Amino acid sequence: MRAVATAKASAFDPLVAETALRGLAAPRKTLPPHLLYDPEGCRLFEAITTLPEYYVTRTELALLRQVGPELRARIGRGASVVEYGAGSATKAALLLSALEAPAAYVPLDIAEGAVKASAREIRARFPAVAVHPQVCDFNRRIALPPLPAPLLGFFPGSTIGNLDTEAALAFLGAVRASLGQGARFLVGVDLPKSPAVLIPAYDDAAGVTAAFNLNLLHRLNREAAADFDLARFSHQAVWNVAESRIEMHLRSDTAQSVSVAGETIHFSAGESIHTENSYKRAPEAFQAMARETGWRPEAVWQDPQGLFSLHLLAA
Ligand code: AVJ
Repeated sequence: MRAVATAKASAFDPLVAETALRGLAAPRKTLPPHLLYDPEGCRLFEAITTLPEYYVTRTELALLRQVGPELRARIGRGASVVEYGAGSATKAALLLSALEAPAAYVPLDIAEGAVKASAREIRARFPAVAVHPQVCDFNRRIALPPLPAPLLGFFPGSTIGNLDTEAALAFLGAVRASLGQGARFLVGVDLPKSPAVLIPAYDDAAGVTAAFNLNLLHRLNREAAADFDLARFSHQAVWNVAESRIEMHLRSDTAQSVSVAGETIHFSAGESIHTENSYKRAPEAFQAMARETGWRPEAVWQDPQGLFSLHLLAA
């Protein structure tokens, strides 16, 4: 009994608390999007990917299937696939089955659980592929094991949309440096489109995205000793046309004070916490960023409706 109670109390995580306080003490309150992905957040994100309004995942999967033969021809035999972020093994499996006799698969993620799960699934489905899971923060330094060429980086899901221009450039440059000369990089990039499509994709009728965003406050209540009243915050999805990004916010419905790790945070009525950006980039805009970081755009594909794009870059 005691051991259980202690385990619960120790859900406090000083790193989460410190990160949260830094964002909430700023004049414009923000929380970093990676905090959305605790186990419950990951479960809710998986649910988002199957929502009728969230076109991103199914469009990218269809596109991957469609360009498989062309990718196979362009990449050649015996490639090593390095995936930045080990989200869903489904996409990696699709890519590996499109390629000719892939040699290796390297899932990179900060979440050890995600890396292991995806390694396990790929090992089971592709016994001939050498799987080398790596736990690392790929926004910092990326240390790769020695891998047989050709190298193919893979960054699906428009995860790059979480990064602003400066961070995206730094990331593209770091990947270029780690994969080296002769490598390719396959990147999923969501396209700008009407807010009539974008807003429901980030504020769905079933309320799953709202639950995903609000779960962050739940997490802070547990891990940052906070006392957010979830009934007094609302999920908001905003299309920022000037920045070409969807913003997720948690809006305080009333003036209120919240305690976080012993500090008091004040909210005025309508004030929000900015929790995530999802940049939408036109092919030319993304290719310009790629060129700036030493990549040569080799091909870009999009679905017939122009919802989503897949870029192939060459080092
Ligand atoms: C995982 C960053 C690609 O921006 O579409 C989905 C996250 N947030 N719905 C996205 C997300 C709300 C997603 N990314």
